[in-house]
Amino acid sequence: MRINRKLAVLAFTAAAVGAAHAEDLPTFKLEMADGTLKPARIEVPAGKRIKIEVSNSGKGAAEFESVQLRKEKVLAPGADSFVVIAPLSPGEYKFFDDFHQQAQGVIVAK
Ligand SMILES: [Cu+2]
Repeated sequence: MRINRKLAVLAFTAAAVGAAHAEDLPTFKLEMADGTLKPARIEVPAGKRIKIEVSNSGKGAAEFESVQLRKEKVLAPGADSFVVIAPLSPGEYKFFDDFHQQAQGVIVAK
């Protein structure tokens, strides 16, 4: 998304952190850092809601984005957040760091 919108989302995300309730879902971790994704491939169960806990350990902002999954999450440096993804059909779903578009990953639902 566009940069001015990202800044608005950053502010909103900071405000929403305290209100977010953790849900008991199959959970996977993704660490983003200045254009790296760890791991770049995340295997998840198909047909179940899942949670991806995203952290940004880089010096600059990061944005978890997936066009296929229609998810975007902007993370300030040092921020942690999460995205909940609706049950997926088996297959591969690309994601990337919208601030470092060479950083390409894939969620594999099996
Ligand atoms: Cu974006």
